[in-house]
Amino acid sequence: MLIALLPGDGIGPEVTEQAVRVLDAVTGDALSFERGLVGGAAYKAVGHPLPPETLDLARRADAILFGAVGDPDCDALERHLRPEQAILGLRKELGLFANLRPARLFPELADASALRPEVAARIDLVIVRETNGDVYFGEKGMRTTADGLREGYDIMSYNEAEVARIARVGFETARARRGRLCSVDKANVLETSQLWRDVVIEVSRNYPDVTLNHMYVDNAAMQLVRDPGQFDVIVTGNLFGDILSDQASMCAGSIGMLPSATLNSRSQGLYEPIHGSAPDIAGQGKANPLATILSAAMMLRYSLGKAAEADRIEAAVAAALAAGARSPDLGGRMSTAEMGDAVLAAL
Ligand code: GGG
Repeated sequence: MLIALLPGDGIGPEVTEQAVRVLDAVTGDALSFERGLVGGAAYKAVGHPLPPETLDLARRADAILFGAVGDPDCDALERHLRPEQAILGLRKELGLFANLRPARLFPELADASALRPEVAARIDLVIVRETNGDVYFGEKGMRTTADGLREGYDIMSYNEAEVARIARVGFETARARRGRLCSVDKANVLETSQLWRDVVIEVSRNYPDVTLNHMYVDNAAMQLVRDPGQFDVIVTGNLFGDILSDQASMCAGSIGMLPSATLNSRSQGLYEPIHGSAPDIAGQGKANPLATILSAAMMLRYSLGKAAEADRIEAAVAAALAAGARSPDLGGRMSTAEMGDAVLAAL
């Protein structure tokens, strides 16, 4: 099975290296990795954040293991050349519209959560974030108003087919878990959110076994901190999902702990930690690789039909944490490679 390995920028190469060590240990020689350039690293090497060779590799692969993109050296570039365009381009070109972001607290990390331990203990949820639409892909630009002021704009739009297909993923995910779906929008203000709510209600008629509720995004942000245990599955748009999942990560201990899978309708997937490239600690061996290792486990489960191997990796991460493995984001001193060693030792 071919894996497109796209380490990207900053801490991306360090954390993906540990994930590959773990994958090699559990799959033997079943996976072959082919590396591609992406993000700022690709721009610096060949002048584009998502070169055609990388896109071709991603199309051919059974799955994509992605690190992170983002590079302060590229801050002054035109938007279409910035590193972040690589991940947006991959999602769009491959139709990767359903981003699953599980957030749960490993019991050993109760002290690392931003929440009181008894509240944090209850967090076990999945955020289903739409990743092919919203302000990320609407018309955008800069213009000058009649008063001579610079004005930036990003059009937010969703059509009903886009909402219906992500709603179905939300309902299916909830059906396979505790049967509760919370749809997050801003329907008291936004037209897109009004359509979103109407379509989610229409789709819900096919899922009478799933309990649906609706929440405005501002309330959802507050409720995630007040009582995260009330959530099973959250389905929401691109922008709201991006923000809420970073918030959920700190409830679950650290942004260095949250994996993600972004799937298309062919169950080809892109797997990446939800964190970015963290240029401030890049190359120092301080990054926590567990989010990427857990993303690799999701890859085995969702795209490669290797659920038993995925279970082994997740159990090894839990055992490594129980044995005291802690990178600096978790209040410890272990390096990126030592965290990888701890997972390998626990396999
Ligand atoms: N591994 C996640 C990552 O690299 N994030 C950087 C980023 O710009 N992401 C944009 C997004 O997730 O929409």
